[in-house]
Amino acid sequence: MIEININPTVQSALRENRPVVALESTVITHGLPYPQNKETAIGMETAIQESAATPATICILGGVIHIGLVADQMDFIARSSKAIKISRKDIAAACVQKKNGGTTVSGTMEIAYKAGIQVFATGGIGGIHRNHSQDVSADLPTLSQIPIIVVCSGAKAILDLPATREYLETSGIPVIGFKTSELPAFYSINSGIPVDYRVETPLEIAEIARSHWDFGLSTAILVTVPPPAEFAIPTEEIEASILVALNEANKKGIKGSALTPFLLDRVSEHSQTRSMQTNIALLKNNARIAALIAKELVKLMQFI
Ligand code: PSU
Ligand code: MN
Repeated sequence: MIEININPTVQSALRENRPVVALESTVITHGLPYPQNKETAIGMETAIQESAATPATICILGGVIHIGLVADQMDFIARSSKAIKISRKDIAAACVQKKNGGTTVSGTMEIAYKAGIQVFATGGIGGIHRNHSQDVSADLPTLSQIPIIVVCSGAKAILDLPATREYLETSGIPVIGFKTSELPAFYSINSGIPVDYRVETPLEIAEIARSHWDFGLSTAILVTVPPPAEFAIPTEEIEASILVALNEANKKGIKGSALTPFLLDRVSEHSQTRSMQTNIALLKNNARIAALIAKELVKLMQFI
């Protein structure tokens, strides 16, 4: 049996119908280096608390699923160089084999939904890789099957964005732009690819989600938020770093679950950590907006 440990603050928030925002942890274990990973994870939690919601960072520690971490647990997972990357396919095996690991968007969505959490914030979802169109992130099919709101800055720009966008459309996943008509390209505000609908308020997002699910549709709602303007990098500038990283991955034959962490790391290094600063800023901003949406959603759900 899989053991789930829900932190008491998260448990009481869920029981009392107060807003909760789930956070993933692959960004901690594989997305950012120590100590920026820990500072960012705490920064995201703080942004959620400052918006009067409860953060629930999700990971697996010693084979036990944790929903909501205390300071020691956060420190442990942030420092753990052996932590594995846990996509939804890995949850059961990681628990049986008592692993420590960070959950990806797909892993986190599965766990959050089972715990009754309806809103989840991340940086960028996985998607279809450039030059490897067979490498489709498990994030995409999971978005088509798990009905929660996922707040992100689009898919990571290292990916094939037009192909990823098509997948979302085929799967019936509404792509909502928060104060934007264009899909953000993670580091950049613009991608040239339109979202389905532009909305201006967290309430409208909550209303769309509730209507979607009330109607019996059971996909996620993908909310895309541009990176904060002062940290955004124009597409032409970041593309140079991305091409260098893709070339290197190709030469070294890096594939599978190692590909995304490798590319993010190389882009950060090539851009003199500028891309990492953007990544950190958008993560905190997405956490804050997810909290505002979660607040509206619990209010709407009270009137069912
Ligand atoms: N967003 C970030 N940094 C990350 C990730 C997302 O800002 O490291 C992680 C997410 O956990 C996402 C995963 O689910 O990368 C995608 O990996 P893959 O392409 O192997 O599915
Ligand atoms: Mn992959």
